[in-house]
Amino acid sequence: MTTVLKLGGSVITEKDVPEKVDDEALRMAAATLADHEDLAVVHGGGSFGHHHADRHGVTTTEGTHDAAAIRDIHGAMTRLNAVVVEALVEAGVAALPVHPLSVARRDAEATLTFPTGGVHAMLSEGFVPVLHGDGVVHADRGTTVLSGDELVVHLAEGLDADRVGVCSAVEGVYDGSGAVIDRIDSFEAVADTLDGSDATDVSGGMAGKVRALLGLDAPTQVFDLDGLEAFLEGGEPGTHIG
Ligand code: IP8
Repeated sequence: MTTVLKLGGSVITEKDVPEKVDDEALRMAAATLADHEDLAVVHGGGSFGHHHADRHGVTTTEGTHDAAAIRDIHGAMTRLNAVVVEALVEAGVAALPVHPLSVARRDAEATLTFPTGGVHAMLSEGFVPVLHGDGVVHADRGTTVLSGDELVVHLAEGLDADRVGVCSAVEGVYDGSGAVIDRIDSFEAVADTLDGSDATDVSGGMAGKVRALLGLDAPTQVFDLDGLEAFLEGGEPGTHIG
């Protein structure tokens, strides 16, 4: 029973303050993950990757051939990844880092190739792979941003995951009146009410998240940190996508 879990950057970092981890939220998330098996974790960029990507004008579609800019973005993400892995290890989780820039690529049509064999092998051996949004080498564009959400979708398909969870800063996807939508099965139905996130987010905020997740076969939930335990116990907190 493989689960792919995204820990949103806005959950584990203070998104408006460059490179600031939300230690308490990360500690809580890590403690909640302990004792759950067959789990692949992907974390977002929060105030680490997005801040640097924005500074260099790099997005999921706008690339750069400036290697120093790519090292800035990737370096920030690997710093955050090391902090996340450390927090998980302290909670007793057999976490191992996986850095997508080294193995992923996009072709000229922006189709992502990410070999999931290594992640699958880690899961089979009882480890918890911890991946992250990153830069990705992109044909003819240098390097663009690979969002954690896109990675979640790709991993879920590659691993044939049974469940997907996206732990975000909000308790689910809100409708126009601020109520949590129970279920979303098409982007058009919610397009008008999804207006992106407040802080710097080069991957498209909640709208980008919903759009990416709608392509999945596996049952997918969007919830906040308070819903994480319920999700890991098999419940359906927040919003069901798909
Ligand atoms: O926070 C973006 O990942 P996301 C990662 O999941 C970078 O969109 C490098 C900005």
